[in-house]
Amino acid sequence: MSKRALITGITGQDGSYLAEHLLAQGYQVWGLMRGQANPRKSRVSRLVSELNFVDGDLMDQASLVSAVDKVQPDEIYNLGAISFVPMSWQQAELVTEINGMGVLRMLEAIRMVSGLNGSRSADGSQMRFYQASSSEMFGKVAETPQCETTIFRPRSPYGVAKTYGHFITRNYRESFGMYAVSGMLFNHESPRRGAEFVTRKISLAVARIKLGYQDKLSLGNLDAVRDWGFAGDYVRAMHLMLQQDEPGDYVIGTGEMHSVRDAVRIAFDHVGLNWEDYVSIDPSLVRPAEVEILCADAERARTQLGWEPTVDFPELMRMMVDADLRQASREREYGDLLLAASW
Ligand code: NDP
Ligand code: GDR
Repeated sequence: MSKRALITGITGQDGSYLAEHLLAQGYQVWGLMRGQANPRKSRVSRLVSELNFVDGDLMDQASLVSAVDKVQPDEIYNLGAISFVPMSWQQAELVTEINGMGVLRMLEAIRMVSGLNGSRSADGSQMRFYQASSSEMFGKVAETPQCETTIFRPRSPYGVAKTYGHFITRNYRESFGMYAVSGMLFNHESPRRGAEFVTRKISLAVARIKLGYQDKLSLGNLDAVRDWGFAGDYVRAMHLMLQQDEPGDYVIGTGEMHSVRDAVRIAFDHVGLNWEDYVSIDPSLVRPAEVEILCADAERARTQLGWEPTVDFPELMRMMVDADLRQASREREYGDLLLAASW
């Protein structure tokens, strides 16, 4: 019998890559779908065939119980969240509800459906739970690079909510013996990244400037430093974490640091343009409290999971620019509709 996986956040960047990866491993994959006519459903269905859908919302406990009961998954990947950090200053309560309390609701749904410790059969086999934790929890970093024991000093309501989700996952593991783990993932990108995130904002703008229908690119803090990797590599780590004999939390990242300025330079260089001719600073895009620098020490994942990234940062930026050049050419042909539905 093939294993069954339930993914929340199926319509997001990571959801689609994870679904593809699990289907290739022979899983039956279910995606939790919220809303009465979510326009992103047809997009992910086009991209990943063989998906099954079940209704539910991380804001609604009963819907999660019903989804887990219907799917009876072996593995649950909780990727659903409001993931754009600036939005968490605008709608802090909503972000806390979904990104923080939503994790508790998923853990409770598992307990309600399969018993206190997540066991559901006589042989004691358990539903395994993955929580999408984030390097944003490290915030104003206490040390560089950051590893599993680095203390958290989150700088945004998003980071604070993710920190709650991280600790409640660990607490349910320790309190109830649940197989529940957190992946502390650093920034990961791809051509499927939302257009509001900085790498995709840059790759889209570079493509449109190259093709002659955008003049400039406004950015915030060019000095921010991140450890950026490829999303396709990171979903492999999520799956590996749930295949271990013992549940545990892992940092996932490349260990390489680049600034936003580096990202801009690599992207413009790739199409033969000088970034300084096009980029301006918009102070309104600078965050109320910035995370200045992040860099992963993923040694534990390398040694215990055997996980390695395969795409370096310049390669990733060039991959995204190339994809957006194709995208922007189609946009020119068919109008704005395609740009909105960016993949
Ligand atoms: P996206 O923003 O691309 O996707 C977010 C997903 O969450 C969407 O499918 C969205 O679905 C869903 N969602 C939002 N609200 C709810 C809700 N109330 N109930 C159920 N689902 C909901 O994020 P990514 O794919 O990039 O990230 C996946 C996860 O990993 C997120 O939790 C993010 O915070 C975390 N993370 C991401 C990193 C990255 O660099 N990408 C790094 C570290 C952590 P809908 O279509 O309904 O809006
Ligand atoms: P981040 O990603 O906040 O790290 O969260 P984002 O790409 O939004 O920002 C990265 C850095 O770039 C700086 N920046 C800008 N960012 C955006 N979006 N737009 C700009 O114009 C701009 N100019 C400079 C930011 O200030 C920041 O320092 C991502 C999300 O996927 C989270 O869900 C996830 O948890 C973390 O990565 C790890």
